[in-house]
Amino acid sequence: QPSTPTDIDDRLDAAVAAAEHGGTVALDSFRTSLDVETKAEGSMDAVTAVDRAVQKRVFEFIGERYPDDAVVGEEDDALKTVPEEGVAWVVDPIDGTNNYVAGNRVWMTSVAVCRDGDPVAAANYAPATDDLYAAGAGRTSRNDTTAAVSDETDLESFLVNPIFGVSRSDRRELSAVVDTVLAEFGDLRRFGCAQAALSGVAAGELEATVSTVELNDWDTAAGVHLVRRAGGRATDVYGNRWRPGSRGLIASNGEAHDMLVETFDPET
Ligand code: 2AM
Ligand code: CA
Ligand code: CA
Ligand code: CA
Repeated sequence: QPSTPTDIDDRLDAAVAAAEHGGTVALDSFRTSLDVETKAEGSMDAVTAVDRAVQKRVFEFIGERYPDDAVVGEEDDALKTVPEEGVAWVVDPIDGTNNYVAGNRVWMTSVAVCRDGDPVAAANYAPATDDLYAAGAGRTSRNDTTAAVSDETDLESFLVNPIFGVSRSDRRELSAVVDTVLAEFGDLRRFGCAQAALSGVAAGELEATVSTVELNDWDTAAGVHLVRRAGGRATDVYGNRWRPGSRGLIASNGEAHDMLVETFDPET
């Protein structure tokens, strides 16, 4: 059980190494011809052999160092939810597979460490731009510098990045969020990579991310920790502190967070 800051930093170093290692494996096949499958007939939810190979390598890397820790991951038959107790690693081998497949640069290998369900260390590595976002018990870093959320307070200047999948129902909800963002906020970004959106909030590249649908913990856990350690806030759509399994996600620089929640709360 990592409980002291040293234990967490030890896991952080391994999370960074795992994300960099996995990301480098994926980079080897970036912009090559790939066999793309979809997870359901006719859907846009793509997966490649690279997604699976990267997760396998990252799991091996973690297993060699921390054989007693649980591992959660998107691909194959890995554990899909973060256990309430103990240490769990949460891995998205490629977040932004549709970008990866299309040759767009916005995709990340994401590794988070949770203790008793709370993220305590996180590493998001974007191999195509060689950007690393990391946070343990201390501050968030982007590459060699400390990262902090933006100090923008004016909602009309906020850049907001919605995080949604590509199913019909996700698109309907996204459409409503897009209308609201364009009507009430500064401008819209849609990266197609949840962890890049969250990393961006942590580093002050944008002000907020919003999702009103159920995301998986590998889409969110690392980024939530980065945002918190960078001085921002992360809640569910109702404004409750985000936890694995939470419904929806609103992460922001913390300025006007309650206003954001009020704007996107599905019950109001
Ligand atoms: P993925 O690339 O790992 O699948 C935009 O699609 C973002 O939402 C990506 O971060 C993507 O992660 C994530 N996402 C979550 N649910 C999704 C779904 N059902 N289909 C596609 N992407 C999904
Ligand atoms: Ca996927
Ligand atoms: Ca993902
Ligand atoms: Ca993925």
